[in-house]
Amino acid sequence: MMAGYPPLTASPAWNALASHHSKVGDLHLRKLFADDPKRGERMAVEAAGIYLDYSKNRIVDETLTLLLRLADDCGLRARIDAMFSGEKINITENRAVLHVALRAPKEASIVVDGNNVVPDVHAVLDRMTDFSNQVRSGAWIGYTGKRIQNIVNIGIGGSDLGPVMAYEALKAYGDPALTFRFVSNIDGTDFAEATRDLDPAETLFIVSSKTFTTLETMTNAESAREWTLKGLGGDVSAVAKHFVAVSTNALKVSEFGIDVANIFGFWDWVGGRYSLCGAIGLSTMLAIGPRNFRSMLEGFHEIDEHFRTTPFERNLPVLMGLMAVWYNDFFGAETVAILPYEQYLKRFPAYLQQLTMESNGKHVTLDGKQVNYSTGPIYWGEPGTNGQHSFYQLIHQGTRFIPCDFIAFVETLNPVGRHHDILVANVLAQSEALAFGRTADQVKTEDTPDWLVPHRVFEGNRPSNTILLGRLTPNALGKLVALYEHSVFTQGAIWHIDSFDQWGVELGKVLAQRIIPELQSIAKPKLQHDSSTNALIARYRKLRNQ
Ligand code: G6Q
Repeated sequence: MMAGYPPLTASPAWNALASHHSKVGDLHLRKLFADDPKRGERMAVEAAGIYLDYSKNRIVDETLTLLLRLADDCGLRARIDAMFSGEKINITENRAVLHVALRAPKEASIVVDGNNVVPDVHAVLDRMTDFSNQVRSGAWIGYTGKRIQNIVNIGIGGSDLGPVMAYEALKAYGDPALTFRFVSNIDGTDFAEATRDLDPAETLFIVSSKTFTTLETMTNAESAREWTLKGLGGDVSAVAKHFVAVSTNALKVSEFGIDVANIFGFWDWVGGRYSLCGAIGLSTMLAIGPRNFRSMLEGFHEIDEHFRTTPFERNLPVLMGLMAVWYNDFFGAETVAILPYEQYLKRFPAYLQQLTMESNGKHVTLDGKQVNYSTGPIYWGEPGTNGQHSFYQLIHQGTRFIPCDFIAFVETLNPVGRHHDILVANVLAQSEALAFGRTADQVKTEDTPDWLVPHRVFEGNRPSNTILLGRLTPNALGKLVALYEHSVFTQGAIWHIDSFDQWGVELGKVLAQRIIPELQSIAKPKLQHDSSTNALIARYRKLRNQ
């Protein structure tokens, strides 16, 4: 599949971009803005309530023309259509990629293997709604008759990062009477700290695992079951009142002892990192309520439709994805900084790390050939203004080239004094300073001694996007996440890679299995690793048994 495309680096648009880069790559944003007083208004797009200012990027009009031609050369349109129509574009797992179906309206039809999946999606959403209403209203009671006050999501990777991010992002919409915790790490500390102050009689566990075989999640779920039974007197029938599961693997769930009536299902065409809109979002729905959850889905869907139908030159995720390719492959940028000026988005960079790096951290094309260009950059970031007092130094004056995405909201959810205007002033000041810097002449006018001048010079010409939204609502969060999902899709389509598999993650799931018994066995194991691993295992065993 998709083998019909020529190698990316042989495509005419790619080569045109390479020679274009040698001509315009060094142009300074100071000059680009001076030459075009309207640049800041012209190079901006607004759609679905998101304003994207991309004027502070190292591009000219021709750059965009060429990037759009690259998108055409790479068959982006056909790839988008293939995803939305349920084609099995995740070729290494032979699966459709249909997270967009999770937020499709009831009347939509998306067919996979001859079956319209939209009614199934809505059936699960309706069950989640019913369950959430029961728990939130107190109608769902625990084994001892107490109502549920604490909800603990157990999951890892895609079954954790979305729920945690959304819970934090939408805390303002949560029911303050309910306490939420998220346990992911195999490190027992994670479970111990999450449950330390909770009463088992008031605690509900959501075991979230697509496969229901993931070592971390299963181990944490077993500890949760023990903790519950110990706290409630040992009657196994308590499990049904305190455990629900989110999984595609009903058999494994019932083997674990969870009532099949308490399984919220999803499907193999939903990738873990794309699963927040389905049953993996159960903790989110419990936190913010079904109405808000559906509003989040509508936000996602609005951007899905924008991505699917809007011409590429006005298409937010396409533009963002193409500019990411421009920096990654023509400027050699290794990273992208995600800088939300919104405290509630503190887990957003971590969420995007998985979305972007698990999707596009690939070294072969769809037809299995080694790529001869860079694929997915490293995503990282922290909320502003905190980052300004630490790593921004390197972005401003270091030797690395780091494109930044600034994310800001016009309205705050917590209008405390003057805070919000100051916050927004900071985000605007940062992108301005990165773009335009401070020249030696400017520094000299401030009575700076000559020897100090070079230290206080800011080269500028450091690019950024500014993404401005109205207010952080569930709907807006949905739009923001979908924006990045489809930007990632765009990048993957250009690089001609499978953005939807994760063999590196799968490897991690099996590697430790061989070593666990070697650490635990009473008899001395016959170690057959490399000499370093053998020595470390031996040392651990020796010290542990002392
Ligand atoms: C996501 C990945 C990965 C996965 C976790 C958890 O796209 O596949 O992060 O979500 O490994 O897997 P389970 O949900 O199967 O436990």
